[in-house]
Amino acid sequence: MALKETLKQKIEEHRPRTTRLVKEFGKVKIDEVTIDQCIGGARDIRSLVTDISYLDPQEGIRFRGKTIPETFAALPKAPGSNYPTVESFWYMLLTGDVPTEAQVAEVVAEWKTRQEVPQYVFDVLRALPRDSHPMVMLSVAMLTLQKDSKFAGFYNSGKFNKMTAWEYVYEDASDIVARIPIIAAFIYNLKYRGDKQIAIDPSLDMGANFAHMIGQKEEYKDVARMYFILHSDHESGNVSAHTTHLVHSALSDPYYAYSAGLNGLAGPLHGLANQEVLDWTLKFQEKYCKDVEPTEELIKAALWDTLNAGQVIPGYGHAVLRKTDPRYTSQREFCLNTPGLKDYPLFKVIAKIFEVAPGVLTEHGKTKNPWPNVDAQSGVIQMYYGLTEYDFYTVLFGVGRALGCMANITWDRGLGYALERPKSVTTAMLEKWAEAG
Ligand code: CMX
Repeated sequence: MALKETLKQKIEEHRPRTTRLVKEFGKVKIDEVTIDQCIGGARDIRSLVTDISYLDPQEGIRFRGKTIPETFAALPKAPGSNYPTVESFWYMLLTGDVPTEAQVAEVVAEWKTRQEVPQYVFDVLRALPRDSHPMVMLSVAMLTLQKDSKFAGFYNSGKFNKMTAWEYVYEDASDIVARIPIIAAFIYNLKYRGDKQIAIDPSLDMGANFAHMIGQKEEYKDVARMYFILHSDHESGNVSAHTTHLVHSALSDPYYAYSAGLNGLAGPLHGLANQEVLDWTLKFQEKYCKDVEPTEELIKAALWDTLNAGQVIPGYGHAVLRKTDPRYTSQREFCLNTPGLKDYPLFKVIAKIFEVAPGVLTEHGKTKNPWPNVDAQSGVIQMYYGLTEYDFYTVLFGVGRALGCMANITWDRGLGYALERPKSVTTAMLEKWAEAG
């Protein structure tokens, strides 16, 4: 059965569960809200539902119930590779099932039919100031594509129907995940390679084709596959996923929604942290270890300099996680298993920071989680393969994050999730409740 048909069946089977929960158990309490949560970014409040992924504070992410190693082990592998294709992962995110080789081949073929990016997108990107941040370019590209949104077309057709609306989200979502790597490669070549563009290779899967389109070598194909899968989803409350969900809840189409999500991903406390990690580490390397190995003392001193200047250590801490991020571990293992990369001086610095930073952050005493997150490890791999323009790294994150955000809003529509509209209160109200205890 084709992916969309399988998804249709899954959504129809799932709907009665959601309906029953609301009708029969709608008033059952699952959480309560405190003043510090209200002021402190709604941390830990249970108020979103998703079955695409779940983040346990100790264990880290599970995609459709599978840990990262389980995910990589379960999915069919790309030809000649130890890593799965991004397309097979998309199938699993959407349906919860591990696809067969034949089902993966169908998705790969389907994406080929969707990946042609209209010329007007490239024209708009070329018209932007060349020193625009690449995340601005990616976000603008999403908005430029909006005029052909199939969901918006359906909404405006006069035949809008809540039961079938998800099918149009699926169409836009599939177009977005198929096209976003092509757009990202175009932005990369436009900004850093003098607009020397490389044509799509129709024989390649998504990750491999991205590597090809940015002029990368063979080994980078697995880096791209791994990177996009690892960055895809981190349950629903993070800024990019939540923003996409929120904007789509107003029935804004997937292009509006994901452009907004990307704008959130571009923040230094979220996706931009991987750029910041590289910036911090390269400056440290330049200042202290040009000709010497990084020592514990040097790293400690540099970390304290940053903390004493009132800045955060990029790549460390997390709003939910309380242990080392398994996405960090997975990329670290990739480094340790890749000859050349494990002896790469920058990797040695990153590895040494991992030994030192948790202790320093614990002594500093502020962060609830002194352990590294995904962003602490991702940039060094890109640098090793010659992708040195680190302001581009959040774009890579954005390509991967599209998978999770698009799978989520397809299901949001499938299950008819409501317009999101939490209630706000005033400071005076909080003070009154505080006094009343
Ligand atoms: N360095 C220094 N201080 C840190 C810190 C870090 N890495 N992480 C948290 N803190 C501080 C916070 O700034 C906060 O200080 P104040 O009380 O003065 O405001 C305090 O510790 C408590 O914060 P927390 O509850 O532990 O963390 P939050 O949920 O508020 O924030 C995060 C989470 C990720 C924004 C924060 O850890 C941080 O700024 N980390 C560095 C940036 C980063 O790596 N972001 C990427 C996250 C992953 C992603 O989304 O891509």
